[in-house]
Amino acid sequence: LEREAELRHAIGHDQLVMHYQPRVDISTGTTSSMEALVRWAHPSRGVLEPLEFIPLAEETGLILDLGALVIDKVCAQLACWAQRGQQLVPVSINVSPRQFNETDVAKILSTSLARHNVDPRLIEIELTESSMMGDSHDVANALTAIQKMGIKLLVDDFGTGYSSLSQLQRLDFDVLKVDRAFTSGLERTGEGNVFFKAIITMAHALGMRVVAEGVETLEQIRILKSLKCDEIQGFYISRPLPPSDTQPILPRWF
Ligand code: G
Ligand code: G
Ligand code: MN
Ligand code: NA
Repeated sequence: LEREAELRHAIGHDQLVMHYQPRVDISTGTTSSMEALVRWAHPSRGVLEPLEFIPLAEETGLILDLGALVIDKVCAQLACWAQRGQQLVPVSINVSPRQFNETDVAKILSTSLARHNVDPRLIEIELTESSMMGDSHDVANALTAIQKMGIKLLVDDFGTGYSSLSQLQRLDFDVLKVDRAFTSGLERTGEGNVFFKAIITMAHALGMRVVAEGVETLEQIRILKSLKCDEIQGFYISRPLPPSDTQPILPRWF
C-alpha cells in the first residue's frame, strides 16, 4: 500500500519522465519514429525503469492515470520540439490492455492532441498481443477510431504472446514489432533466420511493415537486411534517450 501511495504521488507530482528510443529505416538509415518509454525520477532511489513500477501500476489500476499522463507528456514534448524548430518524427506510445478495456483511449488521445495542437499523424500506438485477446468489440472499435484519426497501430513484442493471426488481419495493424528474442536468435542458427523470414513474409502479405526489436550487432542488421526486414530498433543504434538528446539522432545513422 505504501508503494502504491508513492506511485500515485509520483503521477500527481510530475516525477515521471519520458525517454525516447529511435527506430530506424533499414534501407535509408534514417529515424522513422521514436518509442516513448516512461521512467520514474524517484526523489531518493534515482531513475527507475518501467519494470520496477509498471507491474504495480497494472495491478492497482494506477496504469489508467499513468497512461493518460504519458499520452499528454508525449504530445507536450512534440509541441515543444516543434516550437524549437526540431525536425519531427512520429512517436510511438505503449498502451496497456487495461487502458484499452477501462478507458476511452481515442478520446484521451484527441483531448491531448488538441490541447497541444499536435498532428495525429505524429502519434503511433503500440499494443501487445494480450491487448487483442478475446473478442471485445469495445477494444476493436476503439482501435478503429484511433486509426481513423490518422494514428498508426503497432503490434508490440510479437511472437511472445498468444497471437491470433485472424485478429492481426481483422484489426488491420500497420506495423509488426518482432520481439527481441527472435532477433537474438538470428546469429546463432540458420533455423532462427528461417523463422524470422517466415514472420516477415506473413507480415508483408498482410500489408504490415516489420520492425526487429533488440538489435545489438552489425551482423544482425546484415541478416535482417537480407531477410527484407523494414526497420530496426535496439542498443546497437541507440539506447532510449532523454528528450534533450534526440536532436542529433534525426540525420542518417548509416
Ligand atoms: O524502457 P524499458 O525497455 O525498460 O521498458 C520495459 C517495459 O515497460 C516494456 O515492455 C515497455 O513496453 C513498458 N513501458 C515502457 N513505457 C511504458 C509506458 O509509457 N506505458 C506502458 N503501458 N508501458 C510502458
Ligand atoms: O516491450 P517493449 O518493446 O515496449 O520494451 C522496450 C524495452 O526494450 C525497453 O525497456 C528498452 O530499454 C529495451 N530495449 C530496447 N532495445 C534493446 C536492446 O537492443 N537490447 C535489449 N536487451 N533491450 C532493449
Ligand atoms: Mn514497445
Ligand atoms: Na516490444
